[in-house]
Amino acid sequence: MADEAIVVLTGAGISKESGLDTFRDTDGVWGRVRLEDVATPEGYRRNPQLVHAFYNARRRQLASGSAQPNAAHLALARLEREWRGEVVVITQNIDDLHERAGSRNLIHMHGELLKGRCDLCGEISPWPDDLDLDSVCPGCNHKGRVRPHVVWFGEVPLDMPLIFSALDRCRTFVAVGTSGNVYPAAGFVTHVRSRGPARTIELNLEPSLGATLFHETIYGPATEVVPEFVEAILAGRKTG
Ligand code: BV8
Repeated sequence: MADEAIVVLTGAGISKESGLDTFRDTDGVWGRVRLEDVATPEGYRRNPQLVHAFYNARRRQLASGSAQPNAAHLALARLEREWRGEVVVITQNIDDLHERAGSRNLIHMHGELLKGRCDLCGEISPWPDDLDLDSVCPGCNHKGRVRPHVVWFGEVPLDMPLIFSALDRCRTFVAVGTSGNVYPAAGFVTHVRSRGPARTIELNLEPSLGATLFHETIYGPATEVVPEFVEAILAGRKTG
């Protein structure tokens, strides 16, 4: 069974058609705010109110329910249900659209927008509302030490041992909706290829920085190419 394991890495592109902005497209997040100011520990130390405001705005949008899982999220949940082997989704996204689509075997390597983490006691708790310097940690009752449970640049992504064991087990590695800019996620395809004869496929709107590292590439909006890909895999047909 292990040799039929599938790993799917997703990025912001899979949530674009749900109305959530990507980072590096022309209308993306990094075109509006500087990554250094809002997605680094230094930026948080320098101006925590600015960082809280940045994540509060994204959390409100997500918690408002305006963004719903799309056909691509739903197709990956179907793959997990119907595929004969293991399916693991590793997402760089901090939204909860994969869970709401029904994915269970899911790793949020960059954290989760709807959770807070205490800098003092480490307690991770659900946090659907605004976070600010008056927020009190439910674990240690200290005020002003709860930060977004999000991995910033320069911080170690979550569950790396779990991720690498899934990459080492898989026979199919699929990247969906990611530009291949951010490491270590952008290096996963190379890791999989160094481990043996796995098939690597890129499903994206356009070629990512790492496009040439994939055996197969299929381009188009995620809500079209991902359901088609899943249908082909489940029918035992060639993809792409
Ligand atoms: C680490 C926060 C060590 C949450 C994010 C100097 C100092 C320190 C570190 C570094 C350094 N130089 C380089 C590094 C490493 C650094 C890095 O990679 N920097 C880059 C900028 C060069 N990485 C880190 O710091 C990481 N930590 O290295 O620790 C380590 C390493 C290994 C093992 C142990 C320790 C931490 C990185 C995490 C940073 N946090 N997010 C948040 O605010 O969301 S990253 C941020 O970028 C998001 O999480 C996002 O998910 C991620 C990747 O972006 P993408 O998802 O790919 O989104 P993007 O907009 O780029 O692309 C969208 C794609 O979708 C495009 O291709 C587009 O064509 C496509 N698309 C658009 N529409 C559609 C579509 N596809 C399909 N359908 C559509 N409709």
